Amino acid sequence: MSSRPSSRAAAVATEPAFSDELVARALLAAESEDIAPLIILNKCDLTDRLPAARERLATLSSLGYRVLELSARDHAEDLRPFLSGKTSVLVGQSGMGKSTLVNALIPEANAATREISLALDSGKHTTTHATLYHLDAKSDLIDSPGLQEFGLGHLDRHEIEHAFPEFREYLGQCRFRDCRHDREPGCALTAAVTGGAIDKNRFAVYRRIVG
Ligand SMILES: Nc1nc2c(ncn2[C@@H]2O[C@H](COP(=O)(O)OP(=O)(O)OP(=O)(O)O)[C@@H](O)[C@H]2O)c(=O)[nH]1
Ligand SMILES: [Mg+2]
Ligand SMILES: [Zn+2]
Repeated sequence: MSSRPSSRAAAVATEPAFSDELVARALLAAESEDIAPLIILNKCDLTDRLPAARERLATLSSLGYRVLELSARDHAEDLRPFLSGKTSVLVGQSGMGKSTLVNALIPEANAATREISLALDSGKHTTTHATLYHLDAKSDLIDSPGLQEFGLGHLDRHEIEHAFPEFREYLGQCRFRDCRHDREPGCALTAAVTGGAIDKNRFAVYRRIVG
């Protein structure tokens, strides 16, 4: 096994539409494994779609997650510095352009790519298994199949709470030590949601994950 630091790039695109929850889950997984995440917003050449995609990522960028805007078609090189000296894995829904990015950075990769279905507003699950490509002597890049779900079953409730960076300052502040942040009185997290300090959509993602 390589002892190189790993990084995870969550790939989203201006089209097809991406799931906020899937992105959140990928970030939580990275966070819980101490993997530095990077959000790539691909297909920025589709300028009419760009403002809406940016807006959907605004909460995440305000939380400090780095968002790299690019176009795999003509600005893939912007990603290269982030991959240097690491093993990185590209994760994201089908059709976001992960394999296109790989081909742009490593022309001999020859990864299959396919146009998205406009009718379904989704990709066609072109990549079927993960493949590791050598970017240079000290950097590798893994292309992976489009995600439909991102399970976090390996994480317990405590780990999930801590993987939300904006929750951390409130953890341990609830009236009950074993608070589930649901309907308990004196819950510091739900109070922060009500007060607007924690984004209610992010909290809803948390609730869905811990069920
Ligand atoms: N306009 C535009 N289209 C892009 C860009 N990057 C990729 N595409 C197109 O998006 C479609 C899907 O790209 P893929 O690279 O196959 O997507 P993927 O994320 O690997 O999809 P799966 O393997 O199914 O997970 C292809 O038609 C690409 O040409 C981009 O920067 N701009
Ligand atoms: Mg692919
Ligand atoms: Zn609580």
